[in-house]
Amino acid sequence: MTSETDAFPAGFEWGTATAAHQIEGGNWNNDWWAWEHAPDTPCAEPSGDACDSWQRWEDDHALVSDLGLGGYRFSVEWSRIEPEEGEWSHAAVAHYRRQCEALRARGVEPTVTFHHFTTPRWVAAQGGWEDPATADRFAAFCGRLAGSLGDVIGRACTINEPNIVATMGWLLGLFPPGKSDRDLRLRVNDVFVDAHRKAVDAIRAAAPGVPVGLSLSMTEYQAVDGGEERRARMERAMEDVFLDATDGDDFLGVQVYTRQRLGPDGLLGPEAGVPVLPMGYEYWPQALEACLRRAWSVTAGRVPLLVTENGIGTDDDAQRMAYVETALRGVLGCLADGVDVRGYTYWSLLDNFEWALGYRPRFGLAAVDRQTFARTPKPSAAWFGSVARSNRLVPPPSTS
Ligand code: GCO
Repeated sequence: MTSETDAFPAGFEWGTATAAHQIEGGNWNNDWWAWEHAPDTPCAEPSGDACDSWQRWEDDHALVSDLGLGGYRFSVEWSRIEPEEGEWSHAAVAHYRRQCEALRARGVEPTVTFHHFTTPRWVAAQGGWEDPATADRFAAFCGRLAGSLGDVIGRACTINEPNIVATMGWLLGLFPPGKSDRDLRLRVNDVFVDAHRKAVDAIRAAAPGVPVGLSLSMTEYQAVDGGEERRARMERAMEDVFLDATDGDDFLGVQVYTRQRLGPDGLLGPEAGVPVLPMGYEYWPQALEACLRRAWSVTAGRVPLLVTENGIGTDDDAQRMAYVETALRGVLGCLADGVDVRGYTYWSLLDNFEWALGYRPRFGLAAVDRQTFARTPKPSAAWFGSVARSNRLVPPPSTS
């Protein structure tokens, strides 16, 4: 499934991404900060200062525009904007507005994610995503914020990877609130679906014309030796319930990193001979093509696709470039077969706080000094910028 050409269509969008809690620093008023400091936390380390991007966002923007990228996806921190129920920080909204205006002044389109894993403490204290009322709390937040930022947002992403939040928080217990309850996880899925639908309506009412969608974590699930039924079950619970919820959206953000193999008894570990990354999963860049094709098929081509995250946590920058090259080759294959992929966003701009794994996995196009917060672009940044500027899959520099 590869294509002959290395040229992307005119207007194909190139970008990179971050998330508030992973880069801003000092995000203490949300469930993740509490989780990181819980006595029995599974987190390798607290997020702390992160990349100090609450202060240094102009440095981040300079990196994005210096690379010649046309898009930057970042998230706002709900707990900064609404620190307590009904309390609204105009200063925090102004901060994010300045970011959007500065990006546009650089010719970079801002994609704003309204919820990227973190939930305000006051929401979590009232049941968080187990409580159906949170869908309304979130939609009200989205509508009010969209009313303030609608004229400077290029694209609105309601919720980042609701499937991961639900699974990691209510099934695997590695994310807050650290529960393990199959039925509860499915109910949380439903609250997220309701929240997304209501947020779409609220954003459209407040900011007519701003494209809106959600971003979904997808994995290439492969059935091995009779694993078909388990694969179907996994795809339904992890992905299809959300793919079905995107009907009427302006885009579907597809976020892919690897594959998972399933046998009749469930997940199988990495296959012998396939490299395993610091994240603990296989080096499998082919997954992007497979997931784009499946998303396109399940949604019957109703919603344009955007790759809103794809990348690799590795200390080997040549491996990063090889991964992205293979992933992009797969995107070209999808485009050649009529899959409507509008753009590709590399995760991430910066080495940042990788949730429960802390700062160990390094996804960034730029390294960040943990004391001085100096940003240092890696060779992969220059290469990715050359791909974006030429809109062609130019080969990575030879590592010989
Ligand atoms: C996710 C999140 C990002 C991660 C990235 C690497 O997809 O889990 O959107 O916050 O950092 O995917 O794991």
